[in-house]
Amino acid sequence: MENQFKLATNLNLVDQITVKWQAPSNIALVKYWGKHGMQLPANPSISFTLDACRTITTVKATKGDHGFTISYDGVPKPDFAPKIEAYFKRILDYCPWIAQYHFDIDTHNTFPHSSGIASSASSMAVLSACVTDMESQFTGTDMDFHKASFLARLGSGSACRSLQGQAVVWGKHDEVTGSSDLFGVDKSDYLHPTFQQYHDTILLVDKGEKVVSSTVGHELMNGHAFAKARFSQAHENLSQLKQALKDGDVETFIKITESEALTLHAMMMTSHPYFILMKPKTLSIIEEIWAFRKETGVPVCFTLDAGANVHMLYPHENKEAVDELINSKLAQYCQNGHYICDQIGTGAKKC
Ligand code: 2P0
Repeated sequence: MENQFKLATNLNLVDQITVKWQAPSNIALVKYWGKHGMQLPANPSISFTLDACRTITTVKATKGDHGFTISYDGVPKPDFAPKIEAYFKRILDYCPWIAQYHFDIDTHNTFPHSSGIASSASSMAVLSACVTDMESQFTGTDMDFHKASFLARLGSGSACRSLQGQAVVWGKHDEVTGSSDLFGVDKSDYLHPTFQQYHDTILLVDKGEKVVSSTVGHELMNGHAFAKARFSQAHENLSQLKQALKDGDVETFIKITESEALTLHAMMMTSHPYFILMKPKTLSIIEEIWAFRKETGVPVCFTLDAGANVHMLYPHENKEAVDELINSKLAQYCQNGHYICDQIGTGAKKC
């Protein structure tokens, strides 16, 4: 119930408070694609939390009329304002004290701007960590990561999977204890040692603006011809993936993860209006990965976000072999040869 996140405690408000947090991006294995109501997912999803791709944010709250400024590395960014304004409106019921503060927000991403890596997950997660941290100081209680995840979801759905844990499930699933449509839950305990040090190398195929935003993509699942089958498939895939993660079963992991990526894009290609976010180089990379896997037996696989970039997922012990593949064959498909070496991380941290 949403009400569990409404404040019942007295607050000890201060005139001014500054907090600084960092939160990572995440990569979904079973994808969230389709939503209803106030940012509620049409199906459960599971992600690996990333490490290197992070947003670092400082928030200074000063008692007074509600309002905010937003800057990136100290430079004002008015184009970020509408999303933050909408976020503050959505969280007001759960954090009414924000109405009494002016917020100065300064933010920084460790990954290049317009690299095609969505910053909404890490930026909404980190902002929510800051707000929740302030609230915990006002109430004199411990930081509530479920509330931070709940608030992050109101900013951007996938952001709720970037708070806590190496693997996070968001969305109610019968076989996932504690799972909820309202917030992400830490399922690091699903991870067999094989998966605890997984790598994600992100090949930057296209750094341009997406032709269709994720918000529009989600909406197009309403009335989609394959929606019902897709949503039930996600439940089944999560069941299977959960077992594979526990068993260290890399073969099943590959089968489900790649199928989920292609299904996500198949949903885009079969919606009305239809659209394609993959690029020819995305497909070339996928073919190279398949050929390499067949030839060498190295268990590297791919997944895709809502864009053209390719995330290569593989165990730590195969890093050298995959580096060699990237240098000899795959870097040439990347814009300016750029790719990002990331790996599984643990979530938001106070700086
Ligand atoms: C995911 N994606 O599970 C899926 C797979 C992209 C592909 O969630 O409208 O930015 O802010 O809730 O979370 C991207 O959509 O959308 C996304 P909103 P969000 O990661």
